[in-house]
Amino acid sequence: METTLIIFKPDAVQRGLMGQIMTRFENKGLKVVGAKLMQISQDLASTHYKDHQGKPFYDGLVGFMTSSPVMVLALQGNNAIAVCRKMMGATFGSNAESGTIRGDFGVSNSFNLIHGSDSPEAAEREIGLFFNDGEILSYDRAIEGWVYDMSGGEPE
Ligand code: IDP
Ligand code: MG
Repeated sequence: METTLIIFKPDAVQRGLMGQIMTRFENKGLKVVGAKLMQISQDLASTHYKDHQGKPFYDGLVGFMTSSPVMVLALQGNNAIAVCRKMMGATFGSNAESGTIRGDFGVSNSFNLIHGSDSPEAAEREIGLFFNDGEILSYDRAIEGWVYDMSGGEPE
């Protein structure tokens, strides 16, 4: 089971799309193990996006991410990192496939609604950045045995 860090960016919160986007992840069967509304600080935004420092869009990106509250989620599931990236779609709303979150809800390249970790290393680092100890919860879901085939002892 993987856990990935998802951010509903300021445009998603301001446009009232949190519920609709969350519903897609819940419908998929992903388990919410962390969730909070927060204001990202300048420091946190620059640490989170450190790999993009120096790029032409970097200052705008940090300005955008710190401009208004975001909702951060930790989602758990089989292959969750790749599954969420696929559900998000390509980076730019203008060319993201229909059926994806970015493809269905936006047309902007900068305001693209959602962030998702892109590797297990990134997921671990980002969950550590956005969640404190005790904010990632471990619990059983009654539906688990219908989301996954558990007949072999492991979720399939
Ligand atoms: P990703 O979010 O799909 O992983 P990255 O290339 O990691 O895309 O870029 C991080 C974020 O930076 C994007 O989600 C988007 O908000 C912003 N961004 C990336 N490239 C551009 C650009 O060319 N113009 C404006 N914003 C960009
Ligand atoms: Mg990225």
